[in-house]
Amino acid sequence: MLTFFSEDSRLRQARTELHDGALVSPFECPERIDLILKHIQQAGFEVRAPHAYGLEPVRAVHDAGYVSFLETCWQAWQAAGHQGEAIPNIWPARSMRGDHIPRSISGQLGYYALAAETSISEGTFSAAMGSKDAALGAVLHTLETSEPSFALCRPPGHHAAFDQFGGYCFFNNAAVAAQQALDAGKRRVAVLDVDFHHGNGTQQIFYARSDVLFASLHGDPDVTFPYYLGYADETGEGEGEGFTLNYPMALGTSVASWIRALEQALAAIKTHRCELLIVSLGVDIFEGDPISAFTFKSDDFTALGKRLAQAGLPTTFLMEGGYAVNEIGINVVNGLQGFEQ
Ligand code: Q9C
Ligand code: ZN
Repeated sequence: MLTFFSEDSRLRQARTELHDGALVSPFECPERIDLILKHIQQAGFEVRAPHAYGLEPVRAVHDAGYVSFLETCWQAWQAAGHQGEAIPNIWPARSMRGDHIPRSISGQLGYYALAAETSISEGTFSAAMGSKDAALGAVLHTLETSEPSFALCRPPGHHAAFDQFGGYCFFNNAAVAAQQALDAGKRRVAVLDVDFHHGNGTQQIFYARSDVLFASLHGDPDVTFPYYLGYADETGEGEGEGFTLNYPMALGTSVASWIRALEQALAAIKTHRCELLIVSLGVDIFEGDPISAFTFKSDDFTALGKRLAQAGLPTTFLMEGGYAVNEIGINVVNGLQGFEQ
């Protein structure tokens, strides 16, 4: 499957993630790319560097002030004399004002963050740019040819909301790609999110809209990240009522019951006459994932890809999570090859 990848994705080399009360080396690390590319090459897939599409397609789904914040955050953080990487430690929580953006970079970090694990470091913005360029290259290829494509996006995107970063995500690559497809003339796009974690950012961006059907299969947010979104009773609002579908599942859920939820999501994608399928492909549903709790084995990704192909839609896969680095390449390529069979 034709793969789009930007070398700029390597420019995020953060040293710190706040995990279990300690600063650790980030789970979302550049080595993930090497292992995925290794298996992509072994499979004989062509890898293409995407064009630089600039910020216009990003501003189509994200707040302009948020985009500027991401672009200048590292510089401002350093100018303020801070030694470590930029990590928020205060938020406009419910007891305070939520409508004011402070002048200080520390205040802005809390305003534009939805979680504290994700630091901003020197090359973070450039990597996020490369990541969304890969997504745009892939979706444009699928729009032009109807052939499937894969964007090796890094950093991932599905937790990034209209004006917030977190969960290792900065730009919502799936939202950028879906909006691009609509702007190119598609009437309705499906975003199917199979990452272990709920795609809160994608859901929020399209929550009141009927031109994007968002369906997410994920660990029950009552007991896992992102905790505050992704429950079954979130179904969209206004015009978008019925165009958000959430399938939260217990930790340890079997592949068989996961597939039953997938069948429901695919049935809805069919009923709603979606013209393009964007798959937020997180392989952190793998049994060996260090921060997740589903039970996929490597072979199950092949079956997943096969089932997705049966939807019969032009399809673009976008890389999301997956932190079992040793198996990440096999799992991704199994999914893509399953689709091609
Ligand atoms: N420190 C994606 O899979 N916290 N993001 C988990 C481990 C954040 C996952 C706890 C998980 C974010 C794209
Ligand atoms: Zn995830």
